[in-house]
Amino acid sequence: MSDGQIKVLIVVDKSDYLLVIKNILAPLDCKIITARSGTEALNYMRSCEFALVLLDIRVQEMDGLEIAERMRASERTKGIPIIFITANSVDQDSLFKGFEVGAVDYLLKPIKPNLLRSKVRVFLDLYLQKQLLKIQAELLESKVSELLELKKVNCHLESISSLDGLTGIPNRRTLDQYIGMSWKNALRERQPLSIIMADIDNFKSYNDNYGHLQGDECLIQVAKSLVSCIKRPNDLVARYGGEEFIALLPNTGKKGASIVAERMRECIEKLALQNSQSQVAHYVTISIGVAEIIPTPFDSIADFIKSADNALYMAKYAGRNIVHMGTHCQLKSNNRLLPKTSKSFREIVEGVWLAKRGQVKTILSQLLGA
Ligand code: GH3
Ligand code: MG
Ligand code: MG
Repeated sequence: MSDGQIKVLIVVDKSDYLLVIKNILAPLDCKIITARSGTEALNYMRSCEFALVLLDIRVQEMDGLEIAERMRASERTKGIPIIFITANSVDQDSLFKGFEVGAVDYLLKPIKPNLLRSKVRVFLDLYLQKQLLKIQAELLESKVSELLELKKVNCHLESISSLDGLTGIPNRRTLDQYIGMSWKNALRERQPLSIIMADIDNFKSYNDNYGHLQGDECLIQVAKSLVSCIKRPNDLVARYGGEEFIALLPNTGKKGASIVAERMRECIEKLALQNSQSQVAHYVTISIGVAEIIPTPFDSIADFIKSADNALYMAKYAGRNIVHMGTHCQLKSNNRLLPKTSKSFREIVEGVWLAKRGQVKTILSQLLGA
């Protein structure tokens, strides 16, 4: 019995009265269903949805109060509003009992047509609003799951793409691949490799103050400026994550890296993006940590990045908006394995690495000669 029309159920056992009520409600935009007994009424309620039930308190076989109790006991029908129709002589106890079992209103006989119509109209409006809210909630739910799905797809696309979705510069995945490649080259050619790690100062308060969207815009501007600071074709600037960026400079030592790092710091200063909440300046600034290495087989990329991170930490610690030149990686490889005084020892160590490339004989003779 689902034809899309709002339905009102009238449960009255006297056919002449039923007809009167039906006629009174005829001008309303709803479908009137009638039942002459409790069993018939409950059967109707099981098979379709009603906006309202008008229930005569005196119905044969099962009185109105019992019908209401049974309605409240069922999940499907317990939310349907009930208006009891009752004789003027109804006692107070029955009235209270009616409200206890879920009546929302009473109508006293003889029924006044205008009163009945306006009461029913109110419940029809409420029902419509409830339906509307239900549809809106469903729409919202499906929008949320659509967005979640989209976010998942975006994450996946970003993970397989080489560019950062927000700033359009190379992403961390690309950076990892590029560091791996540059590291191997530097190792083979015994060339220096430098890393510049930059982090926007007090960016959390920037977001809190100007909103996340403006925060995103700021990241785009910073990324663009950092990219404009590198000049060599082999240099790479990538978004490392959040508000952190890394520039990788192959064949570049500490001196060159410090020049580029300082240029980057100044460049962001010159952007003059207002940041009234910064502890450092009235505009957006970055702190920078720099690390340099001439890698050996005993060094690791992770340690190299860590030393840039340590240097960045020092820059933050020293007050932000500065460049801190780290030395950790370089010192580590020199001190631990390659004492400056022991040139032949250094050669042997490097030779051990060459052994991996099949030059065992050379190594053995070097070792025997050492
Ligand atoms: P510090 O000077 O010590 O670096 O402080 P900070 O506030 O910059 O550092 P913190 O790590 O506390 O906060 C980083 C902020 O960067 C928090 C986070 O909301 C924001 N952030 C990270 N990724 C994004 C992004 O993609 N868009 C925006 N708008 N904000 C981001
Ligand atoms: Mg950070
Ligand atoms: Mg920061």
